[in-house]
Amino acid sequence: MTRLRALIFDVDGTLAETEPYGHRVAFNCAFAEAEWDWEWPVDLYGELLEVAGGKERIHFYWQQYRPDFPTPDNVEELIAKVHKAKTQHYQKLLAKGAIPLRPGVKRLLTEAHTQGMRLAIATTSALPNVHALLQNNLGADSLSWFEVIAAGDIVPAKKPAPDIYNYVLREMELESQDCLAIEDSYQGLNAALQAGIKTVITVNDYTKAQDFSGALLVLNHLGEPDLPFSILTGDVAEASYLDMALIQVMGNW
Ligand code: XBP
Ligand code: MG
Repeated sequence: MTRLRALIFDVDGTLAETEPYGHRVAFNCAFAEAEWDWEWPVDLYGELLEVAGGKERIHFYWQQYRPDFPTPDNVEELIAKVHKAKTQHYQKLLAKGAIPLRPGVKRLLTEAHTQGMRLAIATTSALPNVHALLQNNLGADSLSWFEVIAAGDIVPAKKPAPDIYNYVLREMELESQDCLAIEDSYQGLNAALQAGIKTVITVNDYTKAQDFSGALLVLNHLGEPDLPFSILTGDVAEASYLDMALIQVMGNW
């Protein structure tokens, strides 16, 4: 018999609106610091999100949008250096409190943790970014809520490949049917579904037009008692926010 044993959260776009106000801004700071004449506006960044991973995104932009930009022999080393600077800028933004959690995230995490539900993270973003987001928004102790934080280059193939989810399942010794993933993008949904994990989507401005076929539920956010969610796909009867009881019903656990 299957039973819900773990919630696995994506980070960027799911826990917080990190992409437009965090990662994008940090990339631009790092480009300016490196004296590159690159600037990623909000709309273009939405297109670049097609490529998961910061280093991979820089590489893609360089090849596709700026083939004119001088390419040195040590290009990968240079990208890694600029990406490292970007990570530092991103952490400074988090420390300033520039990126709050999305509605319902703290409530659901707290409820799940209090119930003893096993928790994990599966993200494309670099590990220090995940630590900083959690610690700045949920307190220093919050890292210990998560049994596994699978992040960044820990697997070679990033989302939409299922590798990061398979890694979490292996580390936690769990079967896919006993877990729920919470994601915001079709790349994330595909990664989770390919690993056999049921998925709830909370969309954002960058992802709201994407195809979420196969998701258990598609919402505008997780909702709060005083801030009901809107349902894009799925049937939740009278519910107005996602809590552990609704997750059990939706997943047929
Ligand atoms: C989000 C991403 C990341 C961030 C940048 O993935 O694609 O690449 O944009 O992070 P997810 P890094 O939603 O799966 O977390 O620069 O640290 O790679
Ligand atoms: Mg995401």
